[in-house]
Amino acid sequence: MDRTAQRAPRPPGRTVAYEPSSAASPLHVRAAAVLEAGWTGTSTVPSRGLYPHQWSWDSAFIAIGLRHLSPLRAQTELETLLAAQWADGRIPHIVFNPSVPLDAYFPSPDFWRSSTAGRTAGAPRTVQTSGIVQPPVHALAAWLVHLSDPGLSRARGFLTRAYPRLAAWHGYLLHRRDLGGGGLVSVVHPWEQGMDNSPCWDRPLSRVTPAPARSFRRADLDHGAPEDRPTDLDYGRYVRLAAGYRDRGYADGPGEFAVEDPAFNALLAASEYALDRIARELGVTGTARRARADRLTAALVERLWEPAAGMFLCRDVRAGELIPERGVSGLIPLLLPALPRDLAATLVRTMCGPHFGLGGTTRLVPSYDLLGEAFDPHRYWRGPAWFNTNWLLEHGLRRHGERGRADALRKGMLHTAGASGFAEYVDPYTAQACGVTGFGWTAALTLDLLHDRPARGRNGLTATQGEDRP
Ligand code: 9WN
Repeated sequence: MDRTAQRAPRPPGRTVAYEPSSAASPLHVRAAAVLEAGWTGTSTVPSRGLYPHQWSWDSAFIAIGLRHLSPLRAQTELETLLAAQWADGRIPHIVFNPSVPLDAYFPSPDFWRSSTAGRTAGAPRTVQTSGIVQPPVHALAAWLVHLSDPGLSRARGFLTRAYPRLAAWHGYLLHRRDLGGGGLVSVVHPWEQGMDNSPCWDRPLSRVTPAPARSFRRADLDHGAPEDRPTDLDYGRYVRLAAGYRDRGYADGPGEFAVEDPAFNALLAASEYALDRIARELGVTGTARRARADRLTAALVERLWEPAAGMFLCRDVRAGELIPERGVSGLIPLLLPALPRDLAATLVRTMCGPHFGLGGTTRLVPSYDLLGEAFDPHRYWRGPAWFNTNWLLEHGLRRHGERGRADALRKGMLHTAGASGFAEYVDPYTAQACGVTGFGWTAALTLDLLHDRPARGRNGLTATQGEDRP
């Protein structure tokens, strides 16, 4: 098992001086060492053993933490990802490192065959990628990276180069992926939403005939405990769905699986606000991005809010119905500034009630309903707590005036990150480490929490969206 982060040479890039209390703290030093160990020279792996390539939303979260160590490296992280963008605007969920052996991760480049199967959709020729996407955290990350050193960012033309790519990425999602026709983006594979094995997918996935287990070899079980990872049956379905999409040339349209997810769409709205700030920084006018973010928020409320559950649910687009499972994804829209006040208050109550237990039975917000039939405190996205979702919820709490709860969650995250060795995820009750340790975004978001103090200066995420709203 990949239980330790390896040391690697100190990466290039400008180092920023910070207040001694955080930069000199052992937690800070250890988190920085995890990111150094994962740095390849152009990007950061989530984990050397289990995830040895560049992942899309991991890189966005990692850049948010890296900016505190080296704004140059954080810019480079995002630039490497954006360089692998397809001509149709999609940002692939994995950018493969050609020096990593093919059998180190499955599905490998020879499964996705991006440069041939993805040719019509405009896959790049010089780099191998997957053909699916992950949540659009990138514009948000780009804006936060810019704010960490605006002088360097302007001197390098960071936003000038990133903006058209980010705009094309959002354009792809909004125009090619509104498969339900209601103004929200659909994911076409559970890996796209990032919470791969959530019970929210069980119902739509049950319609997919699994690929036989003998037709592929899982590399994840070389590193992770089988009882923590998805089952072979689930993997068979992931493989079937991905192969079907590939065999259609990665063309978007009616397929077997299409789900509107609250977190994916909330992150798109949050990134639209960030893109609005980027456009204004560059003097680009008339983009109507803020109005689009408000419309996305309204569509989320109209299509995914379930009053009886006190939260947002996923919509199974093929079946035309909400999926009656409470996943942490349904709390993430708390991030949004235009969320009606009563909904925000309800989300906070749900987060702190018996289904998620924050401030009561759980240390961090679990990935799935504590009272749900499928709840498992250790299995992938079926109950354990992840740091990226908790980081987003910490900001959501702060945005909606829940400072005490946000401070307590921040404290819990910092303690758990250090005590677990920057685990990939933890048991929500005991905070026992699960998956791999030395995990990229856990370390990066720890750094961000250490630097972005509760008083929240202008550089905080909460200040990036809507701070100057009417
Ligand atoms: C498939 C890299 C990624 C994360 C996902 C997480 C997991 C991959 C896997 O690891 O997914 O993309 O092999 O299970 O679920 O959120 O981006 O850290």
